Amino acid sequence: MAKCNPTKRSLFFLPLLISLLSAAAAVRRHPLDPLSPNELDLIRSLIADSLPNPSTTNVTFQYVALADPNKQSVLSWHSNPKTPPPPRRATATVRYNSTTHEILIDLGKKAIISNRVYSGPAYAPFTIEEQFAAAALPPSHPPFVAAMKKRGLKMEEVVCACFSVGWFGEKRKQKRTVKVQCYYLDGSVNLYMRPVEGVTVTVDLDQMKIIGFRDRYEAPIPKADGTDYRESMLKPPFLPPLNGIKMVQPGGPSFRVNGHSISWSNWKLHVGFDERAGPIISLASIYDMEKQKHRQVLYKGFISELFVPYMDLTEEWYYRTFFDSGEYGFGQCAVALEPLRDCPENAVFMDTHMAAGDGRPVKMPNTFCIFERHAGDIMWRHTEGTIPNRVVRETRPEVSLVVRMVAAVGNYDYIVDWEFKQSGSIIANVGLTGLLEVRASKYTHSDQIKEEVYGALISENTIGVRHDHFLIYHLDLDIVGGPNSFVKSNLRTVRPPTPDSPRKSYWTVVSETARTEADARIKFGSQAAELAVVNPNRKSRLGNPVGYRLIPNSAVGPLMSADDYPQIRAAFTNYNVWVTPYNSSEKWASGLYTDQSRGDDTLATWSLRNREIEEKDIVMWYTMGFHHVPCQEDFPLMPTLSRGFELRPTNFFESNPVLKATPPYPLNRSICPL
Ligand SMILES: *[C@@H]1O[C@H](CO)[C@@H](O)[C@H](O)[C@H]1NC(C)=O
Ligand SMILES: *[C@@H]1O[C@H](CO)[C@@H](O)[C@H](O)[C@H]1NC(C)=O
Ligand SMILES: *[C@@H]1O[C@H](CO)[C@@H](O)[C@H](O)[C@H]1NC(C)=O
Ligand SMILES: *[C@@H]1O[C@H](CO)[C@@H](O)[C@H](O)[C@H]1NC(C)=O
Ligand SMILES: [Cu+2]
Repeated sequence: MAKCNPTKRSLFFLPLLISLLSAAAAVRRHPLDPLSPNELDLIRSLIADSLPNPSTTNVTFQYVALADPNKQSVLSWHSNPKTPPPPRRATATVRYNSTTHEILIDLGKKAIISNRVYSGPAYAPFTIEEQFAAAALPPSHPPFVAAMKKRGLKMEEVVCACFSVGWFGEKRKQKRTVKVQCYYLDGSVNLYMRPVEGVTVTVDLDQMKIIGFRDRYEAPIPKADGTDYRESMLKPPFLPPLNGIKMVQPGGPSFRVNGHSISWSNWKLHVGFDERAGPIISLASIYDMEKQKHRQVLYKGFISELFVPYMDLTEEWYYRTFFDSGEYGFGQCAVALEPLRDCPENAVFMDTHMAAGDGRPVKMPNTFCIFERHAGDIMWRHTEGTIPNRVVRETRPEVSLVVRMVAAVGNYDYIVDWEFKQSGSIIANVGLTGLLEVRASKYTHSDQIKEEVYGALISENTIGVRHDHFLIYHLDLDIVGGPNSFVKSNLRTVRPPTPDSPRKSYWTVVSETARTEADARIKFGSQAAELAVVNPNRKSRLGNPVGYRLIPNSAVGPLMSADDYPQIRAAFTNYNVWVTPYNSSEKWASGLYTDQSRGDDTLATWSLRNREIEEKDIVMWYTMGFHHVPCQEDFPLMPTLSRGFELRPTNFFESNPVLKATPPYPLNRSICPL
């Protein structure tokens, strides 16, 4: 939530582009494939050529993406590849003349379809380049230099990062600005653990100049000692290494990757990429051995927004209420995955491309890794020992397919996994690691603290500030095609119907199908319920509607008051589950424009229409939250904290779909006896 770390990115150069294009010709183009480098080039040149004075107009590309092709056309193409694919279109949100333009481009016809000016109060995501440019300004600002001198800091060791400013009830449209906060390296690379507290610089991004400066107070800069996390810089003693662990697949992986399409065991899916969302899983279908065909499960799944509000009311902190997708571009913050460390030995990697601030294509190597996970888990088992001398033991190991991306949004690293199991389950998991955002403080011991410090002492002079992470997933399930309904099954405690039962209670299930959006807004924690998306027109042989259940593994909701400005902007966190009718323009739960948004274009406002959702093409939204109360183990870098949810088949198959799963080729046990 400060500035992406665009590590190891290089401009894509032409010879490579040409060889890749000819290689790509062999692969059938999927309508949901992300924009290619030559498409990005085309977009940039079409837009540049359309300007009245191309040479003197500075255009910045805030967000460039594949425009969603019409869903029906994609489905027709998918079910019959002889059907022509829908036209490929792109959407580019650009700024020139201090105005936001939303440009729609037909890539096939090489033409601009429309150029719409957005004049509302909010703004599109920052580019990486403008964040770097803004963060580089303070050292040339004399009051800032004086403030650093006053603190006895070496200017060349000061580094800065950009923070979005949020919205706090201002009625007039505000300038496009960021707050710049600075840190001190001097002997550490862990800048986030060494804030120069009390100094805030405000930068106008359009003019790219400093328009505000404040030096409110001084706090000791936390010591560099103990903040480093580089292997080469750590001093012994070390935890002794484990013995080598190898993932062996002598026959290679069991999945096939064709462009962005993946097939593995009974699954087929497509992995797209978007600057804002990161990975997009599409057209996930599973083979039903009984019916001998692939059946649709998920048309599209992605993280729509990631909201991280801090709970510190001081002047330097109150506005830190970040929207990592809508403000920073969660996909734009993807980092290259490191073989053997970020992903196991048997992983394959997938590169992506995105538009730089000037519109040119940038290659992002190793954005995704795809691998089979065999972590020693059990798919199913039973030991039958009831009959003496006739023990039956059957057990199957679990192997699953994982698609992974990591986004480093400033200080935080988010590990995004989509996992597919042969049993039909889809598991979405997020791991939080990286660095906390901390406030420098005079305190060195908890006993000294007698005031509200909005966090906990996690090292000397270092307050880990309390905050949340809320991730909202857009889950466009199409169970066996559509239309679908959302069924809420409440588990109720009831008294025995007859007084002669020795029992005083039992629980039962009361199911109701949500008719409108209001029926499907759910806060977890208050009531036990099973939630499922079903196809009411497709029944199992026993008459149960085929469906998929949502199995959340946490019940975290917002703690800010509903009238607090960040909460109004993030009102999509008010419920853990929402269901809306499919609408191609309702993708971003925080609104199309999020920076300085006012909460008038969020999932919560769309849902106020209370549309009908029964037997419709519906989208389920799931909000997963973390309330983060920092502790000393989070210093100087936090071990991964994971949370996720499962989408699990429910009467989708006629019986256990992995009864006849064949375990992986039986390699011999090569362990040496101890
Ligand atoms: C365009 O950007 C350049 C370099 O940042 C700057 O010198 C110039 O003034 C800008 N032009 C306009 C019209 O904003
Ligand atoms: C920028 O705005 C000015 C004044 O509003 C206008 O004259 C000029 O044509 C605009 N330039 C572009 C590229 O739209
Ligand atoms: C789709 O959603 C947008 C934004 O909420 C709305 O303006 C539009 O009317 C919706 N379209 C349909 C067909 O409901
Ligand atoms: C496993 O061991 C058996 C018996 O020792 C041997 O016949 C077989 O070839 C071995 N399989 C592999 C894959 O090494
Ligand atoms: Cu956190």
